[in-house]
Amino acid sequence: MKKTFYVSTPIYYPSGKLHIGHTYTSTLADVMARYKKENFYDVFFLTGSDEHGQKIEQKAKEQNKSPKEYVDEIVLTFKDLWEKLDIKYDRFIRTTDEDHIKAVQKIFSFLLEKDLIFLSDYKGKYCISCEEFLTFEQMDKDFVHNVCKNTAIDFQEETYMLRVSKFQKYLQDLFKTDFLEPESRKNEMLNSFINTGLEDLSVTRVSFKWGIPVLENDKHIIYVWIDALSNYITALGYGSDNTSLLEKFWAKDSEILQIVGKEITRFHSIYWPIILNSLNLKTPDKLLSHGWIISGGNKMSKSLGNVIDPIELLKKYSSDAVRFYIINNLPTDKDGEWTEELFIESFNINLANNIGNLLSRVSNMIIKYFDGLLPKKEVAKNNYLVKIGEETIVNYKKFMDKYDMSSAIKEVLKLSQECNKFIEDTKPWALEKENKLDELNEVLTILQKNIIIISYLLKPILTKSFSSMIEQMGLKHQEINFDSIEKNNFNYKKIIDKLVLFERIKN
Ligand code: ME8
Repeated sequence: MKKTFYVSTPIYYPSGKLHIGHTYTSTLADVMARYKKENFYDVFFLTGSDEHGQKIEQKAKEQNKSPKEYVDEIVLTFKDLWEKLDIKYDRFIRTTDEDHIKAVQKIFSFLLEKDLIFLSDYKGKYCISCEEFLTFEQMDKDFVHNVCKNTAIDFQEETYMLRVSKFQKYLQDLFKTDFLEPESRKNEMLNSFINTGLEDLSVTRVSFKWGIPVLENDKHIIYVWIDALSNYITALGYGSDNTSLLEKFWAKDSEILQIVGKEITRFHSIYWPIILNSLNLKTPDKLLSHGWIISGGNKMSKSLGNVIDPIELLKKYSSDAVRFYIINNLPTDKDGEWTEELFIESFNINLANNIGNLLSRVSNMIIKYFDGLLPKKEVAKNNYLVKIGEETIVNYKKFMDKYDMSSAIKEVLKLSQECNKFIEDTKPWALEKENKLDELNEVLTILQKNIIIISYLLKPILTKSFSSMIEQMGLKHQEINFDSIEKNNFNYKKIIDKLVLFERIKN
């Protein structure tokens, strides 16, 4: 039976257009989904939109629209962005989808019946912008939220609460595993929320209407987080008549990766495992909580207004260039900067100078010296570059399997540098002058083989350029995968065109 892999992004709020921060998370997920497919996994990739809540209700009102009219328009811009960026998801879930609404009501009723949810009067500080109750650690002395810089409001009303406190031991045990990454985030959760004693969580509201009603008490709306978190299983059919996807992808032996930004780690590492545990479902294998893209020292966010619009960026640059910068330049365990200067610099150094240059030099030499087709040649197994090529595949896989995409790509870039150095060392032009054609053929065959490896390892990232890259090496419509790449007995065709890939960006 095929192995299965399930990957999700957060479902984003349609309270405005998406920015480069959202693009970051979705690209990470898309690259992982594509990598797993190359490894013969059956993959399910989920993304979507989180459409309920007070903030959306307010935004719609400002524009004189019904909430549904308002979100319908914004969701189209989400889908348009994913298409332009070549993000290939299997389902785009909307929390206004009929099947999701029904399933969330079932989940709520089930938890209520098990007395894991109870009615209470709650008093606390609430951030409308983040739809989150805040602890004192999350605010300054004037109650300004340290993430979005909005002032939290006093909040008191009748609300249903989730009995989070009952799961103290369960969470302490869960946090002994490596389910949450990176380690620093794990410590933060332990120190700020778990070890200080878990507090019950308010999960309904009576102050607004735009949301899923509690069946048992329809003056209450199910508050965004139970609604939103449940999307990861309702999208697979939880609570519906057809649970085949759930049985396949949320199964014990299915690999489940959830990728989120660090500010919502609390919801995904504390409340979500509690809900899953209550429903008798497994905890995801990995919660990858990545850092922020910052701008001017603060998190880039809609509410701070310091955002970069990816659609504008994609008018100027290719989706491959944007995807490359995200994976190569923004390691998930740190915060990262996005500036156009850094983006152009990285493109020119890595894609134009290193890889693009290598591709064009080698294909030009194959055309010039062998009329576009190298005679079949067994290359020496102990050649150092052949060995580095093979090691690169192993190292790349090792990092990718740990979801460390940025380190994986560095391995590929190193191989490309080695290839460029190999050209300088072996001087193919001199071999041709001295008429050492057999040696020349061997040098070019080794380079060609390694360029195929480089191109293939970049395939999950450079989705649009990949076929041109291998075409430039004489491969067209060939099945390349991790098995065939090691054997490398491809059927090469004559290279005719001199393609220019990754042309330098002038700044
Ligand atoms: O939180 N840097 O939606 P949201 C990196 N609906 N990533 C960023 C980012 C930045 N500056 N800004 C946004 C929500 N992101 C909820 C989620 S899930 C059940 C519900 C990314 O529209 C990152 O993944 O505010 C972050 O967690 C997410 O967008 C927040 O998107």
